[in-house]
Amino acid sequence: MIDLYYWPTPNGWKATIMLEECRLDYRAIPVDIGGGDQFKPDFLRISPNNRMPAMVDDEPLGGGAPLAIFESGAILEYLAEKTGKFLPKDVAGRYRVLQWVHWQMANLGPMMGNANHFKNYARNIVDDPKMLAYGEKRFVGEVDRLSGVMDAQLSANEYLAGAEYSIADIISWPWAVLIGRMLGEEMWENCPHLKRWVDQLRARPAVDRGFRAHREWGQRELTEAEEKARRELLFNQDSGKVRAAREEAARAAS
Ligand SMILES: N[C@@H](CCC(=O)N[C@@H](CS)C(=O)NCC(=O)O)C(=O)O
Repeated sequence: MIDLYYWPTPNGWKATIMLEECRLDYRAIPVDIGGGDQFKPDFLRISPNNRMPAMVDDEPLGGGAPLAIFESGAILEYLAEKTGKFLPKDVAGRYRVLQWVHWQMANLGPMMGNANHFKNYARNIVDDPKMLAYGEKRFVGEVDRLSGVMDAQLSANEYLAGAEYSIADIISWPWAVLIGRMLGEEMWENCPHLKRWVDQLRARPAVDRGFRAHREWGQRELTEAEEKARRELLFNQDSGKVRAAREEAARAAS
């Protein structure tokens, strides 16, 4: 059985979609990132970067002790290797896919996360309008650029890494489907190939199941005080917070 440490967000959906596509049995364990579960000692042992998703496979590929993995890119690569699905075995095909997996991990995900921060959260934290405007311009601009990169790639290929559906698509779709919300829905007119691919994947039953997995966990209305505490927790993390979590984990272990 696979335990998936999960919260319904784009990075979480990458893992649920992959598990659904591979038809693997899994148990989703909630990591309420607004409530601080990502700093709990048991979770940090699996995911030292205090981020979800993370997973533990108690019947790992190659046998042996349960295998814990954090970072969605590594999780998808492992599941592809374990099932023999969505990652070609030949060297050229494999790297055609992996370069887009790394592209997503280093570009689309972080830029959309930062753009979302400046567009929707930063105004509650800083009041310097110049800083807000620059942050938004920089990161929303990058998301716009990246939408062009995907559109160009998909104008010549059915899927991101070529003719076959792969983990490059699975890892990129959960962020790409939200691009319209960030840039304005009219952006799709400039990106018809990206739109075609987003809709094509949305129609896959496994994508639908993964995208909707435990949606209800993230839907509770927060009070103003809870919302403030959530912002404080998510947007105020430094090495002191990591050290405190490590000390708590050491105390819990002793
Ligand atoms: N590069 C990581 C990013 C994971 C990530 O940022 N997860 C967010 C939720 S979407 C999280 O756990 N945030 C907790 C926090 O900010 O403390 C991955 O792809 O797995």
